[in-house]
This record gives sequence, structure tokens and C-alpha cells, in this order.
Amino acid sequence: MPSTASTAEPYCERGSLLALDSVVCLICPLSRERSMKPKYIPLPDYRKYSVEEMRRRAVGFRQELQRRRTVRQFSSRHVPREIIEECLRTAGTAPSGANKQPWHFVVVSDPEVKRRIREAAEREEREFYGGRAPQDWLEALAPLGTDQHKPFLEVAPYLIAIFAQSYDLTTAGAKVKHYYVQESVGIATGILITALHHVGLASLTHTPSPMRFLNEILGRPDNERPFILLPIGYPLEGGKVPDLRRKTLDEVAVTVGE
Ligand code: IYR
Repeated sequence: MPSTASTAEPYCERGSLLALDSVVCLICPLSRERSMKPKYIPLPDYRKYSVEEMRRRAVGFRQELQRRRTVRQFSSRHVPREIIEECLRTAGTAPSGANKQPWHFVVVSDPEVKRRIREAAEREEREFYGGRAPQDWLEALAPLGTDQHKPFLEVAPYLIAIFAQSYDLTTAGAKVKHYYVQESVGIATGILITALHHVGLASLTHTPSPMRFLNEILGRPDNERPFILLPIGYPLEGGKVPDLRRKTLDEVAVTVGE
């Protein structure tokens, strides 16, 4: 019926009120089909390089990332918030399962909140180092020199708590499934770490386990699970990092084909 279809149409498009979607679809069964059709645009801003230029960029980028190190000693020096926000926008360019973008970033600079996070994290770590961790795990960590003390959680000017959303909720309270959540949030976190390094900031991929205390302290809902806690800032001048070796290409990759 053309009249029904045209009246219903404004409500059937993507971006319409989700809660109305199912109601509209009952009235107009064609609307869901229409709203599920992919909309394509030309690939935006793609850049093609000569092989020479590709080589130069590949080496340059590798050299820049080669300089990245995880640090545990931070300076408390102020970092402008806008820099962090720009890096978070970059993280948000990550690919994700069904484009659900199942991540949420909580940026913490409030000293009192940082103190509470440190206290809760150190409580977990005391148990971890004091008996919960199996011997082989402790042996694997020995070269890093980590222990239950986490002063960086208060010293670093920012903590970014990265949450993985197992599902989303519509305004009407219905669950919306997310796909490949760990993979998606892992990729976004990698891009975030790279973006921070690119602007000269250091980070630490910290995973106190379990991390559920972050939901309580940061007031995050049940559909979000803490993924990684990332202290961020300038590295402490004169600070040290463990003397580690990165695996060579031959150790991490094989080629099948020419
Ligand atoms: N979460 C603990 C232990 C720890 C575990 C791994 I795997 C590391 O790569 C580093 C530390 C801690 O933060 O000390």
C-alpha cells in the first residue's frame, strides 16, 4: 500500500529511533528489508604509493614503532587533555565485528579516583604475587621485575580504562548483540597505544586481575567488562625499562607461496 509505505518511511530509515523500528516494521514489513540494504560510498581518501614510497614508509613506521617501550615509571607532568582525546578518536577508527565498535574509554585524571583504583589494584596484586599466581607465571614475569606495588596508577597524569561491551542496550532496554568483542577491542587498544607513542607519550598495558572493581569505581554498567587499564604520560626522565629482546621476523612469520 503506497500510502502506508510513504507515511512509515521516515521511521524505517537507519538512524531512526531504534525503539520505533520494530513497531514500524510490523506495520510495514518492507521497511526492515529496506533499512537492511547496504549503502555504499566511494572509498574515501585512499592513497596509493609507488613501491619506492611504500618501502620508505614501511621502514619509517617500523623504526618509529621499534622505539616504543612499555614503561612503568611515569613523570607526573601534565598532558593536555585534547591530545588524549585525539588519540582516542584514532583508536575509534579500529575495525570491529559487524561495525559495532564495542569499546568504551574512561579517561581518569581525578587524583582521588586514581588513588581508589591503585588501592583496589594493589589489593588484587598482593593476592596474585602472594600465592594466587602459579610458580611458572611468576618465573615468566621475573625478567620484568614487576611486583604488587603500582605507584604509576597515581603518578601517571591519566589512566584510560578500556571497557569491552559484550552487548549494547537499545533505549527500550533490548539487548543488541556484539561480535568478536575481544578481537575488536584488542585492535582498538593497539591503535591507541600506537597513537600515544606517535605523539611521544608512554603507556603501560596493565591488567590487574580480576578488574571488576573498575566497574564499581568508574560507574560502568554490567554489559561492560574491563579490558585493559592504561596509565599514560611522559616517561620518567632517567627511568629504566627491562632489557628485552623482540623476536625476529623469522621467529614470528612464515611465507606460504613465493
Ligand atoms: N597483573 C600483574 C602481573 C602481570 C602479568 C603479566 I601476563 C604481565 O605481562 C605483567 C604483569 C601485574 O601487573 O603486576
